[in-house]
Amino acid sequence: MSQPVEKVDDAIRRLMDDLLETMYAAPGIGLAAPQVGVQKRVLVLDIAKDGSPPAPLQLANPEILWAADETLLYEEGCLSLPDQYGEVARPARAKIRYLDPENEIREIEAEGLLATCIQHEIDHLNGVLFVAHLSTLKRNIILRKLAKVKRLQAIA
Ligand code: K1U
Ligand code: ZN
Repeated sequence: MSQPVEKVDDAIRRLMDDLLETMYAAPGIGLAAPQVGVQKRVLVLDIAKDGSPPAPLQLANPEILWAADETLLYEEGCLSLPDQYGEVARPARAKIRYLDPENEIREIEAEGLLATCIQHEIDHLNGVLFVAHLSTLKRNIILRKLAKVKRLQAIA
């Protein structure tokens, strides 16, 4: 599991900026430090639509303070499981506390795609992939497809 950061200093701000650059290049709408091999509780997001100005968020030590009972079903993808998608039900709204790039404590109430994406990224900090939320059958289909891609890549 990833470790909390003691303080958001220059090194953590550089990590946050590197994560955003990697996320935009992928492209993706979120990225967590463990996805690039860094075991720290840091994540970035930008759910702005194409054509809208960028709206990056950079979070360290995010904590879910509260989550709604109501769930939202969303077809999730994951940069760690290329080309695999699955419908995941997560709390439709959540209140999150985190440290911003200035090391200030902030709280946001997220809903819709932002709530889904933050929870997906917090899962990465805890070593959990979206497939863990699927039925065993759907998870195994995805994992078998990925194993096949890996086998084909090994002989290519
Ligand atoms: O954390 C990740 O693996 C990134 C992932 C985030 C995410 C997507 C959907 C629901 C929850 C969390 C992605 O960004 S996958 C790529 C993606 O969704 C996307 C890519 C380009 C344009 C729009 C979306
Ligand atoms: Zn992911």
